[in-house]
Amino acid sequence: MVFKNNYADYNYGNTYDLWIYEWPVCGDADGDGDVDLADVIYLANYLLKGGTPPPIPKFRCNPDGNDSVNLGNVIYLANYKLKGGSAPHDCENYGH
Ligand SMILES: [Ca+2]
Ligand SMILES: [Ca+2]
Repeated sequence: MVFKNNYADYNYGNTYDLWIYEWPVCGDADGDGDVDLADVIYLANYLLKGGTPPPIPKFRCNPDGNDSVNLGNVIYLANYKLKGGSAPHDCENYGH
């Protein structure tokens, strides 16, 4: 997720664009900033029905922390949201 703010340099009368980058949330397959059942459905649609690819970076769809984005990740997210399973992995350690 990217936020854009305008930064005004009042001393010189110039205005700059300031870009602030927020680290993607692991498990947030649809990129809306949180992890919920919509992410489970989004990822399942992508993998099974050729739905819209997840936003970059790919590791947001790798909540189990292994290297691949596959149905195991759908099951992992579903278990997390519906059955109290393990929370998504710390994706900051997986720069894929
Ligand atoms: Ca989401
Ligand atoms: Ca995975």
